[in-house]
Amino acid sequence: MFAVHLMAFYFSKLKEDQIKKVDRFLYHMRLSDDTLLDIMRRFRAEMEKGLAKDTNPTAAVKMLPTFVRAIPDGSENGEFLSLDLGGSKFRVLKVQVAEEGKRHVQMESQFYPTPNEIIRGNGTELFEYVADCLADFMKTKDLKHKKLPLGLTFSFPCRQTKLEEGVLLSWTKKFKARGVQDTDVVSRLTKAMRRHKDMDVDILAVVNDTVGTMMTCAYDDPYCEVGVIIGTGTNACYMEDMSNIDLVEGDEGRMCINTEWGAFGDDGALEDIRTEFDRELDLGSLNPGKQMFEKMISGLYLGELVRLILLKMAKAGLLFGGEKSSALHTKGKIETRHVAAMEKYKEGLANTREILVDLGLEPSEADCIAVQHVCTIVSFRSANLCAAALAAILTRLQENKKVERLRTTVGVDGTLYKIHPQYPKRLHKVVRKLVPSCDVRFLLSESGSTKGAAMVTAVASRVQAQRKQIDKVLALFRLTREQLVDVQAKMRAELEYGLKKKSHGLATVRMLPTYVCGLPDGTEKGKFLALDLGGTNFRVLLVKIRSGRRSVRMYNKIFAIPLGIMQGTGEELFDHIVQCIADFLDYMGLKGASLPLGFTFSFPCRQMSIDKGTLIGWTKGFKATDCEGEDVVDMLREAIKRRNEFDLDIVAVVNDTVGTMMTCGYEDPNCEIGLIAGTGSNMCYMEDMRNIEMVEGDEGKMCINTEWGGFGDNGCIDDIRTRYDTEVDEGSLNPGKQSDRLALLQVRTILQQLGLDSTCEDSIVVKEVCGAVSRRAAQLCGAGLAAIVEKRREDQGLEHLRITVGVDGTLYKLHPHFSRILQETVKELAPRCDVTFMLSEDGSGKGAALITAVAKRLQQAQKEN
Ligand code: 0WK
Ligand code: 0WK
Ligand code: BGC
Repeated sequence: MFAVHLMAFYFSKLKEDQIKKVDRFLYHMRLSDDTLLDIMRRFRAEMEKGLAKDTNPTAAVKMLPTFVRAIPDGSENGEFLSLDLGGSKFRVLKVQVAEEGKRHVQMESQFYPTPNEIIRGNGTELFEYVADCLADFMKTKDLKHKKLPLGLTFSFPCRQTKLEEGVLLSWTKKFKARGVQDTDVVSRLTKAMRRHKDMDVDILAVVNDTVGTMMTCAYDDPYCEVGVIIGTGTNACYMEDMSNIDLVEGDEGRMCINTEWGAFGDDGALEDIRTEFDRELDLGSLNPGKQMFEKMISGLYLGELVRLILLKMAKAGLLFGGEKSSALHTKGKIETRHVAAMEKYKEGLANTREILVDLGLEPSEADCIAVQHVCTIVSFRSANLCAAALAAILTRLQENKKVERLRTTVGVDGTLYKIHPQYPKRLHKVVRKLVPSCDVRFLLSESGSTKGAAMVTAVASRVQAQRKQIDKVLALFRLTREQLVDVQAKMRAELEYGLKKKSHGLATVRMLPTYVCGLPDGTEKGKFLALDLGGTNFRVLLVKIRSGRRSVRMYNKIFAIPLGIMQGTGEELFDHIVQCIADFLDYMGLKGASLPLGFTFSFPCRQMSIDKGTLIGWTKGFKATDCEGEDVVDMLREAIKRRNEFDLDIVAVVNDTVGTMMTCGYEDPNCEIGLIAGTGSNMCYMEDMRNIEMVEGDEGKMCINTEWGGFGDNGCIDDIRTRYDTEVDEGSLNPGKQSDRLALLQVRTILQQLGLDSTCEDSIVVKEVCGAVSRRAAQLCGAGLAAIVEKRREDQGLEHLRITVGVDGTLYKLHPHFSRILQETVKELAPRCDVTFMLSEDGSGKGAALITAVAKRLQQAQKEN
């Protein structure tokens, strides 16, 4: 018994000494917690650099967008081919995702060798070899007759602008085929596959193995948003917020970023922790100066690092009594599987002896202990470095989500992680130490990254199918130049048609005389009340005009028009309007005032004079009874009488387009057109009296309210109307009327038709649909306007017309692109007209007051004559 204890003491002392000896020799390889935290910070800085547009080109860690925008949601299904190239093994697979709706994946696979002459030979031959293996697999599995989508897992740094394209930035690990760098590996492989005439395969996606691994694990655990490979090479990916990815358009949702952390330190950022062994290994590698981080971590290099250390220690007489074998001098003689074997808990030491003997050495017990510890230090450093970079990614996710505690899952794969007995435990432990506020689950990918690649392909084919459907629908909203020119011509014809006495009554573009015959000339003065009804808001205004240009002061109050009033009785509506006037006069301390009033009434009214307006038909959600066919000025007067509280002189009723033109005309005398693009849409313009056959007289001009909303009610633009327009029309309050309404209702209807519920992808589609609908709206508006300005140019016999359009309406004001597209369309279709668009800051109420002032001035002048 004493002997056993003596032996045990002797052995532990021996062990201790050897460990100390190795610790001293490899002092630089032992990284303290502070150093790891520092590396974590450095890696975070590298991530920011890679994500930012201006620093990405010089960034070592490239942070490559993968165009994988979502993890599997269980709706993926179908049969796919999958290739897994770049890891230690090359595999071809057939993947069946979700049969009969069951969330289940079935895989059949075949490994194929990757001989050096192929992976370090000519690039074209490499892809032809891959295509041949695929062909062989399909033959074996009797798939040649099938058209199948393929997902390619290609485990090298590739720049992507879309899912089905990957431009190789540089080879890593054991690969170095010529002529592939900077080329798209998808088109290279597609070209090679085309040699097999009986093969009909489309590559729908190319993914990095980290991405495939994340997707594979996310299929089982929706928390998985990080993928890590610790194998021949090493790398990680994670789901980043689109708003942080400068290199890709759009801010909505997330996208998976392939960090390519293997290159961390390629710009010298890790020189302080790299050792002489790292430098020696790098010089002897296939890609010196590249993949510095990877060369301190991954399986392809770990064994070699150990060999270089053992060789140096032997040369220093610290091992094997200074003996060296030719095997110990031979590069690659010690592999990661050896390191893993030597670190096995129980049989580690025995394995070490066996391996050293196989290397032609005669190791002592002490040597074995020392060598085993060398392995531990090297693999521990690997796990520590991995943990530091992974911790940096986790803190980033935590910040993106703005959460106190992050709950997440990391999908992992790779031989080193799988076969090394201590590696997973060490990695998990250090990660949890570095990021204590993260609850991290590590999920080993059982079925490799190809299952994930098939998921990405399934999503890609689903998105592709949807894309086709969406394109088909949105194509209906894309108007060609020819179609716009046609709309312009048809609008022009309708304008002319509406001005003709004999056809005026039948015209769908009603061309309503407004009895506004002149723009204000600056002599207007006085206090006026104005009402502004028909847009988004009902406003009551007090407008003070002082003679001499641009001196107008306005006070206004916005009142709501409840739906019940909008669609109640006419009496209720006008009583409500008068109630608002009373509240306003009260609010302004003008109780019992007697003021001239201008009434902006934004609905089609037939006028026989400036102060008469018969409502032709309600639009825009209004449907009050007993109004259509009635004079709205009379109805207002009766309501004021009913209230019997104040006396107002309703001098003018004007359409909001006319009010808008006047408001802008007060600033710019060139403004002879008023345009509304808001809840509804309409346009008015100053027409030569000689062209207005419905009104006596040929001198001067009069403003015509076109009511172009009715354009197409006679079916003249049915060729561009879509079934969505019809559906909206049928669902509207006035079916068959106002067919080219610019409402966004179509967007919602289309979405329902497409059966989309709101995912990130959907929001992108939503945006696209909105874009298509509003673009068409702006173009149609532009075509209509081009028709009017061209008419004005021709009417005046001008080579070139300069004119201003006064504009108002929430759509024009708020929509990000509407005004630009409208202006571009007018420029395109009416190149001989120089059109200035002037946004009406004060609304049409001011215009109505100015018209009232002009009418009062003219009345005054008539009285004096
Ligand atoms: C298995 C995955 C493959 C990946 C490999 C990495 O299916 O995509 O490249 O793991 O590990 P390695 O084989 O390099 O050890
Ligand atoms: C503001 C004008 C008003 C007009 C409205 C149209 O003052 O007369 O009806 O613009 O825009 P909407 O409010 O319908 O978007
Ligand atoms: C490649 C990565 C790959 C990793 C793991 C690295 O050498 O650059 O793209 O993900 O190895 O296979």
